[in-house]
Amino acid sequence: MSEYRPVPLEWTRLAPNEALTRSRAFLEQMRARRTVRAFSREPVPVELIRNAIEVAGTAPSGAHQQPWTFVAVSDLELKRRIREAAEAAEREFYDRRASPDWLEALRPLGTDFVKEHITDAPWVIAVFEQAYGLGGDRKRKHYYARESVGIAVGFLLAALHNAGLVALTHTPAPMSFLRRVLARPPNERAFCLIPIGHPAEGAVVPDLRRKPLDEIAVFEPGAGAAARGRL
Ligand code: IYR
Repeated sequence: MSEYRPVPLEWTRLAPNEALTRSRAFLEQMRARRTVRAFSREPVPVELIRNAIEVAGTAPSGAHQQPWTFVAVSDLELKRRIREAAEAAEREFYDRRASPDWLEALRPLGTDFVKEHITDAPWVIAVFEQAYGLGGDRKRKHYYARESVGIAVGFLLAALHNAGLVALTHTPAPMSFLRRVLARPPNERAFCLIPIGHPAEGAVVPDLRRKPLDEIAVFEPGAGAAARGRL
């Protein structure tokens, strides 16, 4: 068991103006992110992928267990194997397993079982969640593994976008083939598959709108009710 041995926090205070400027610029930048399903085959330097994965690895995690593995693939033969298995699973999903409600929810996205993005994109990252650690001579349960990996994937997508790349957060269902095809150990469970690259010439995206702030956030809950004497 490791002990608690804290070190001084390294932190730089931003001038208020600087904080506002950066906050606005980051918001604008993130607003421009779109999930892309049509990729050009143009290669992407490995360092962009490595750096984005390192950013993902800075995510907070339950008990700091960092329960993630990012498997980056550019080899076309391996991407073909992943695509083949993904399409087999997806064909089954679209033809049989998906409920009518689910298919209806997906209609505006224009998706189907054909996953050419897996072989067109120069890189795919398969993200695995480690349900438990294998270090030492016994299994160590990982706490909040799913949540932690979800946060790390958020960091990863933001980092890729920041590097001028586009990505697709793809969840083939079921994803169990990824452990097999990528020869991952039994403590790892596939979390998602992220094709990454540049958009195909003339790529299109669904005409989506994001919920505005007042639909996703509540500030000062109860303040109004308290003022009206209800609390
Ligand atoms: N896994 C399928 C279906 C799918 C499910 C959701 I939820 C999406 O947001 C998009 C697609 C597929 O990848 O096509």
